[in-house]
Amino acid sequence: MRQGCRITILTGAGVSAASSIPTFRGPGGLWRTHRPESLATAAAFKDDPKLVWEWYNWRREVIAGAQPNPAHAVLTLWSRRYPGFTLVTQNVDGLHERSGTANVIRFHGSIWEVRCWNRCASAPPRWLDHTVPLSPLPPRCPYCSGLLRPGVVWFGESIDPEVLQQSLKGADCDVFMTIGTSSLVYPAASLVRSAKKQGALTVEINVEPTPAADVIDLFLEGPAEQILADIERRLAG
Ligand code: BV8
Ligand code: ZN
Repeated sequence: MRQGCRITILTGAGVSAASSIPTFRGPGGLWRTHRPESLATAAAFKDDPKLVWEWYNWRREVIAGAQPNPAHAVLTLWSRRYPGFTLVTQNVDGLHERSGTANVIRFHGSIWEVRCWNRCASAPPRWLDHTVPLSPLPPRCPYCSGLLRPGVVWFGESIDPEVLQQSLKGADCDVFMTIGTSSLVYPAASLVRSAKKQGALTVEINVEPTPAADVIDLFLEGPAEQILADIERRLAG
């Protein structure tokens, strides 16, 4: 991690766990009570837009009451210290941005953005809406009075090509850290593999090993908020 080192980070829900935002697959995770396919897909939305919006509205309320935690803070410090620092997040909560990290690559979009479900011509492709709680549900497009949808990437939907391209470029780095993700969702989980192939030192920070283990050079077991603070103490020491 010497000065000038090209660092790329991929984060998942584990980085927001210390901000009391539920993860998806861990104990108490969001997917414990619902099946992903029953909420985070276009088909689920088409079938019951109100139910899907009730879930996102509830998550927006939880996130609005949450604060970034030391894991976000250390990554913000590093984003300012290392030129060419790249942060790709699978999280849609906006906590990296709120903690001051610039140019966050939002691989799965943002829960704070909405889009017109009809993609009507007069509406912008997406826009920010921080209203909490949203009411009535489902929210309506102000341009065509059709349905609004959350500005996130659902299962079976493609990643924004520009975002994918920027993220793959970020995989060409000296150190790639995958932090707080179960490495189950693709194509996000392919980034660490691409980094390894290009000669990066790969580091995983997680409370348990993940399916990325076979391409990980250094596994740091423990909570990201503690381990990142510990690394920063050693770097600044
Ligand atoms: C795509 C929506 C091309 C936003 C999410 C069959 C049919 C169709 C598709 C597929 C298929 N098989 C595979 C696929 C591809 C599919 C996929 O990967 N499925 C998996 C589940 C098998 N992917 C897609 O569909 C993607 N698109 O492929 O497009 C395409 C197009 C058409 C047809 C086919 C392909 C789109 C993927 C995006 C899906 N959207 N969410 C939202 O509502 O949030 S994914 C969802 O999981 C979240 O967004 C989250 O970002 C993502 C990953 O979860 P994690 O962040 O890793 O969280 P998780 O809870 O799982 O893990 C937390 C980790 O933290 C754990 O490891 C835990 O140990 C650790 N932890 C906990 N506390 C701490 C900690 N670590 C450190 N410190 C702590 N304190
Ligand atoms: Zn519209």
